[in-house]
Amino acid sequence: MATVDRIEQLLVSEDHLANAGRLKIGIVVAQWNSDITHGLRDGAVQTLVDNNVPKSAIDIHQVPGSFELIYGAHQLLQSPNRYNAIIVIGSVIRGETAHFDYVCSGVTQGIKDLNIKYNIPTIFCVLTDDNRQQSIDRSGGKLGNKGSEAAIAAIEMALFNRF
Ligand code: DLZ
Repeated sequence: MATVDRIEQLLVSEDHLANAGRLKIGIVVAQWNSDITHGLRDGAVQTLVDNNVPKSAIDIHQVPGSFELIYGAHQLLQSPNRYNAIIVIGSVIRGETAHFDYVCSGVTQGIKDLNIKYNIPTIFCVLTDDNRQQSIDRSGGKLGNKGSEAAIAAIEMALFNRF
């Protein structure tokens, strides 16, 4: 389903709208490729707010790079703030070495492990693109904003056990 369709679907769901007002969401943002990750972050926050999550209930934390998203999310999952969902945001762009593959593999496996271990969903919003233009297109450009999709996933998963 396309991003726009999913956003419209959630916006017309009264159940989600009614319950989203009680959610607390933690966001961890990587600073590497910050021109991209800040676009994703802004898209996520805007979509959460558009769907009734209070801005005061959205906490944003920064980490250096995508690899540190695992540690950042792990800290939030154990925090007394009782988040209903965590969103991790990063942008890995392929370079000339194998570093891209190691970072992508590490962060994907790490976030997968957190989803198995903890009873709070961690939503994966890490772009893994071949070039910067692909990242621009997906972080508020011509192909939408994957941060907005992550926000919808966070609301859906946070409310997963309530219906
Ligand atoms: C080192 C590195 C490289 C080469 N590329 C990226 C990238 O494209 N996106 C990203 O989020 N982080 C990158 N990093 C940094 C690593 O994620 C990590 O911060 C460092 O290896 C320190 O652990």
